[in-house]
Amino acid sequence: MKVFVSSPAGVRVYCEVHEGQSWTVFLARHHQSTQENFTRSWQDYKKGFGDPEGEHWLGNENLHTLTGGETRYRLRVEATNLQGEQRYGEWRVFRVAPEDNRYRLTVEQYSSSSTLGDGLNYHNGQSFTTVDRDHDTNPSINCAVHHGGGGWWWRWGWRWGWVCGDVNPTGPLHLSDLHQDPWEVMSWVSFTPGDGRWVKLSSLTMMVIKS
Ligand SMILES: [Ca+2]
Repeated sequence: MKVFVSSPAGVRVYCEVHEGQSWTVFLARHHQSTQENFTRSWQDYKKGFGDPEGEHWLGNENLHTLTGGETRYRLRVEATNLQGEQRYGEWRVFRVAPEDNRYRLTVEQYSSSSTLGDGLNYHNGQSFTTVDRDHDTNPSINCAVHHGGGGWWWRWGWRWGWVCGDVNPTGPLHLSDLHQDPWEVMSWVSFTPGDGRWVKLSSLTMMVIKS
């Protein structure tokens, strides 16, 4: 069930009701008549972009305001592969640091009952990177550019090949399984827990709720 609410700060957010609880969605990806452009600047990712009723990013400043205080937040991710199979994952700790700490990510305590693999552990503690603000761990490339243009908590390293992470939530949405390397489009490593392959996604929702 979809619900739209306005936060005390006047930000209109999309909430997903799951088992009677209202989760605040901060990333929504799905097929729509015109896909949202996720190749965006630091400022755009800071402020947020897109339509709360369609594909959107809530904004790093909003995410920090929401999760950066003393109240603990949990994360839920729902992902669908190109064959229409849906998986979900939950993490009991999710926090985004202030801008002067480059919106550093804390994502911990993956729930073992998840059906989606823990693609986020590798990104824990990483700073946010966009095409115009490079905070990844590779001095010679920009990981946002390397992975299709989207901003994320990119971190360079050996992950079944040299890449910048285990997930690509903000990559271009490709409904075809052809022609495109999966790490350059919206995808998730270990869609099935323990399986290290990149799996392209047809939809993805990331949302938070107070613990
Ligand atoms: Ca870099």
